[in-house]
Amino acid sequence: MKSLVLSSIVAVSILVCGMSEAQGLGVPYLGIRDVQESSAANSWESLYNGDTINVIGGVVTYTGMPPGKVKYRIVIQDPTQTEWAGIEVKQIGGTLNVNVGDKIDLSNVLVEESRATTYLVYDAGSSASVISGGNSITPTVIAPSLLGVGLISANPAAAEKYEGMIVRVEGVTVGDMGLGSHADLYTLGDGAGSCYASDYMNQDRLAANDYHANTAIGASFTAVEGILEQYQKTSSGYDYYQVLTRSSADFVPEPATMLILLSGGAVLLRRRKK
Ligand SMILES: [Ca+2]
Ligand SMILES: [Ca+2]
Repeated sequence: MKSLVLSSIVAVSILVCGMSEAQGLGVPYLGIRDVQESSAANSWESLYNGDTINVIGGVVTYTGMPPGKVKYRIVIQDPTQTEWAGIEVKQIGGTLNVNVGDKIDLSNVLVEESRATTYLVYDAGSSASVISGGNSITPTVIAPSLLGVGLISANPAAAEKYEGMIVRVEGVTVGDMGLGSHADLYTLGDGAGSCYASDYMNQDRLAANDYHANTAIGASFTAVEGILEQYQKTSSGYDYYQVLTRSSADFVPEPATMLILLSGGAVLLRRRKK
């Protein structure tokens, strides 16, 4: 009889646990990768789309209002993962006060898929805790050809695992400007292939300009870094990936460019002396 009562209690406990999971009463603790990782079979959408979850261990890689824009942006990345590691946090009725480099845990955030981008929605019912500050993220080096160019060029099979992550393209030159839905895209090519980049989130861009002062046709860089974003508006004929520079520091100048700048400075000095 005793063992029967005990097994009944166990059975009831299992049932209750099972029910709370099924009804979403227990909010799971997940890493960013758990939220982002997907496949073509799931249309590259989060398996937690529509769920309210907790997300632990994201390092803030961007926070703030881009110059001249109206949408506050926050992006976080898990430093322990090399793929599916980044995600944007969308504030709706909640205020998330964090700094770049903060490692944070988020509670009660909604997973949302909107136009091929995965978001964590931070609202009045969400909360955050800062675990530590001063953390950095090592950019993931990718070939521009992995992203490609073209108004309908998105290839999620190649690029979706880097959505929201800091990526780096190396040995690149600006080939063209004034492209894309907002005419603010430019191409970065390394000779083997090209990708799109944009400075619209760059904190060091003048609000009146579409581009950072470094961006000009023919300008070459040792590397350009930024957050990878997919821009999809298929009704208007757009679906592409773009690298979003965050500040002047995301442009790594070529040694040759530095020399030209230095010699130019010397020429100026000589002229002033005359
Ligand atoms: Ca995407
Ligand atoms: Ca995604």
